[in-house]
Amino acid sequence: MEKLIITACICGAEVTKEHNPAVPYTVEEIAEQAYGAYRAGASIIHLHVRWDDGTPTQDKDRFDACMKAIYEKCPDVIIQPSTGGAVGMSNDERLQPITLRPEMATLDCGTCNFGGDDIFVNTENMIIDFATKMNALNIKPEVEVFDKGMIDMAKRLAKKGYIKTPMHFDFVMGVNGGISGDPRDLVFMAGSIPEGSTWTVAGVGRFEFPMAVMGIIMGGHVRVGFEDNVYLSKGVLAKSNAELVEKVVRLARELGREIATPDEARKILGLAPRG
Ligand code: KMH
Ligand code: ZN
Repeated sequence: MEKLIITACICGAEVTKEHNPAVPYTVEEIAEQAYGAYRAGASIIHLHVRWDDGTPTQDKDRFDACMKAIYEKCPDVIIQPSTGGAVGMSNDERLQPITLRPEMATLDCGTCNFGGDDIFVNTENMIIDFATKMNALNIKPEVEVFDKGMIDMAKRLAKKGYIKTPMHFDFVMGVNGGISGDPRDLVFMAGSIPEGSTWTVAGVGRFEFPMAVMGIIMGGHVRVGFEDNVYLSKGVLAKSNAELVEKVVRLARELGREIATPDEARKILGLAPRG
């Protein structure tokens, strides 16, 4: 089986220090959490950034500062900025980090309820616009899907040439409004993507580690981190993102799956070597 790519989603836009005091806000905190996750075995950092008071932002300069601080500590890691940002942000706001020409960025492929009155909006035209702009900058999208219909949307847009193939998917499972995180759901999602695609699974909340184990044994890849879950186990807060990554590494080793380095992840995902 291919080596396992671990993505660490260290910060997110919704989770706060009230949920877990280790959630990073400042540039230094973000770089420290990324470094810990990288040392533990993460090859990709899925990146959201915050102002010092914790407010989520897609500000280009803030992303630039965080990315530079991360590269300083882990020069070979893959940084994957979010273009989802936070619920309610405008398209232009969300797209700012792609102007920094990261190797990858997320491409959210459908609109989704996000709990309460929140709606995470991604219309078809928005997806086409985001994908076109990412293509122009040679950025590999991580096709983020919260439900099966979003896979179908991505397939349609790939057929029309808007999303390059082979696609790399991220199944986000367990959002309050998206598909749940039952094993049956993951089998359904993984069985619905085109041949030759790669995928990672991000189980939200209590689904994080069950989905990680499924991803490991099914030959997919795994995302963990504070964006998705702040607990190491039931009722026990994780001290850091690194602790969550370490747990995945332990599970993978027990199950006989080796961990990919960033350069091995680049090969698996078809990214150019970082030079
Ligand atoms: N924060 C969510 C509204 C992404 O990173 O592309 C969207 C999100 C998806 O986290
Ligand atoms: Zn995200």
